[in-house]
Amino acid sequence: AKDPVRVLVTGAAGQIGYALVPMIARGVMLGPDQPVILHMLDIPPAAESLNGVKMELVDAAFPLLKGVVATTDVVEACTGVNIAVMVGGFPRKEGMERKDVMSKNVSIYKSQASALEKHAAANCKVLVVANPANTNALILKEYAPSIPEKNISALTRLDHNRALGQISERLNVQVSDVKNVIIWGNHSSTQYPDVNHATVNTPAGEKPVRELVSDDAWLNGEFISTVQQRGAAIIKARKLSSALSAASAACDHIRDWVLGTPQGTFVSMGVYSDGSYNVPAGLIYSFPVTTSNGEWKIVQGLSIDEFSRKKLDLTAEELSEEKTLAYSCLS
Ligand code: NAX
Repeated sequence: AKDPVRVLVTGAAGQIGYALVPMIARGVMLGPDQPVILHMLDIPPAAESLNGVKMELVDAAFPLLKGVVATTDVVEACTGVNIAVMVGGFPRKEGMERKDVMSKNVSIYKSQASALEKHAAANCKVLVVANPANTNALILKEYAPSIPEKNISALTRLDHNRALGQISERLNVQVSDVKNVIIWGNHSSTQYPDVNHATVNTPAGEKPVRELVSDDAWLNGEFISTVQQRGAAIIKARKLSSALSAASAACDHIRDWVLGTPQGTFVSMGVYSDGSYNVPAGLIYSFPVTTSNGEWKIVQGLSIDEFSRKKLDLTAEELSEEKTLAYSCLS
């Protein structure tokens, strides 16, 4: 039998946490033969609720779940973890300035970065979900200098999956037959969902999405805005933000990172930019990546037309501004 993998979920008493921890305990994230030990962190006001989640995990009698650590102590939470999914953060409340929210999250990510750096297992992989996800990941990278930048990522897989879903609905095909959409940039409304390299598996072979959806106006307009605004649409409908889809995307992100992407398939991950596609180096930016042996690689050589170029640059500008704002909060 395999040794258990320790998976940290911060903000585990929250909405996404509640959807995510049972998925992890069922093997959705790391596979049906991989035992796990869950580490759950939240803040003291949520301690009782966190304990309730722990009770339910016990009650679910998950065969793969070999232990649960539920704590409000950051050091205890981070100790020995192999994977860290950072869902906890400070939400923007009505009337709050962007800078105030940023400064709260900067201080959270700064201290959790130090705890991870000192106490996590060697080669721990980190996924930041909490918003502003890309910039929180950048702060974490900054304050955990001994964690290699290749081990720090931000979640844009939900946006990626939303794009797959929209194409599948439009063409009335199985979502599993659609692949290679790309989310470029920030997990925000400036993200660019790009179908220029996406394909659909049909009985007649693999066909470009651009060929099957002949309506360019839809692909260049409504498709993009629907994906960009999907989070807001969920809030409007549910009066709560996306949770099950976010949890599922976090599992997809880690599963592909650890177990590898299928041949010929790429996925979107927020990763540290090396200047590929003329995206400024030093931002956490969502790129198309393939993964193998636990490492991601940015897909190179995709053609970028003028329409796309503008959109890649626009979302990079927003990330540069967020970076400046975040650094101005560090004192
Ligand atoms: P909730 O407010 O339900 O849960 C957040 C939890 O984090 C709470 O239990 C809170 O007590 C805890 N928390 C706050 N500060 C903490 C700290 N310093 N350490 C540990 N825990 C802390 O929010 P939820 O709906 O679960 O969303 C969580 C985060 O995910 C939010 O920042 C949200 O904006 C972000 N999202 C990111 C997405 C993405 O694709 N990257 C999509 C979904 C989601 O909107």
